[in-house]
Amino acid sequence: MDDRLQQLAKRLSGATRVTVMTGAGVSAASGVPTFRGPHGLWRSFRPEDLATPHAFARDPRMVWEWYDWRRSQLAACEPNAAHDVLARWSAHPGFTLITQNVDGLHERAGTRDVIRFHGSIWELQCAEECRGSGSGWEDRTAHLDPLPPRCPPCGGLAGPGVVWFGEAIDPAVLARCERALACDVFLSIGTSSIVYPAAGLVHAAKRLGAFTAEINPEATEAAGDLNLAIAMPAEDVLPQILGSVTSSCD
Ligand code: BJW
Repeated sequence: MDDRLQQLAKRLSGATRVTVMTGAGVSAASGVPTFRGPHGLWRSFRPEDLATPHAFARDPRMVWEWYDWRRSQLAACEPNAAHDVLARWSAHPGFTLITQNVDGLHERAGTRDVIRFHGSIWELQCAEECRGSGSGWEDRTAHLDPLPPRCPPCGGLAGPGVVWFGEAIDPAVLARCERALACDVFLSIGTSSIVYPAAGLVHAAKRLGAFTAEINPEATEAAGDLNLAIAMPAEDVLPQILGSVTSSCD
């Protein structure tokens, strides 16, 4: 095993509390496009046209067509080896998974108690009268009909249950993340680490004393501030260190 993997495996096997933050790269091997990079969604689409409250207010149908297209793509994707390892680790007390991904693949792999930092593409929420009641609903239909969908109780326009630029993170989600920062090892996997406040979590964990590591084939700007950077794909690294958490968090 590579030296860096050995170092990470050793840290994990001595850890009581392990927190993992994932981003789009963890789903890349499942065929889910990332946002940035040469084949990323933001190469073909402008975030300000599709992933802001302003864009939705201006043209809800166009925004929904984009989400509907992504939902139908995702419906055909399966969790990969990285999701599977994280699902196994989630069975251990002291393990927490935070994901920026809205694709639901961690849950499909069997991960327990996923903290969904940016929501879920499979959830809908009222954008009109019931907005603010905090109640979203799940709908896993690949193609929604009608488009844009409506809120069942009030008949108003519904939006996707995701967090757009300029929108606040759910305070309950932030509170759960805050508790997970007090850990022995914090692993940042498959994220470009440029979208805040998510990108700040690994640094906050380090300030609290965690050993911090990144797994990403392209080292990010955050990597220099972390204890370890492993420049390899998540689906290759995680199966090699699968046993490290099994023996530690019990
Ligand atoms: C692999 C791999 C393999 C490839 N294995 N790796 C501080 C400074 C500057 C700006 C801000 C700031 N604080 C807030 C902001 C503004 C803004 C922001 O951060 N902007 C930056 C872009 C500059 N943040 C916000 O607006 C956030 N809200 C907020 O701050 O609210 C404040 C507020 C308070 C009170 C009231 C009101 C407001 C919200 C951010 C929401 C982000 N939403 C999106 C869309 C979600 C819905 C959808 O899917 O449509 O979330 S944008 C998109 O980016 C998505 C992702 O979750 C997020 C992060 O992307 P991620 O996961 O890192 O993906 P990529 O593509 O960037 O990177 C993939 C990586 O994988 C790459 O590095 C590859 O190398 C790697 N990889 N294959 C491992 N096999």
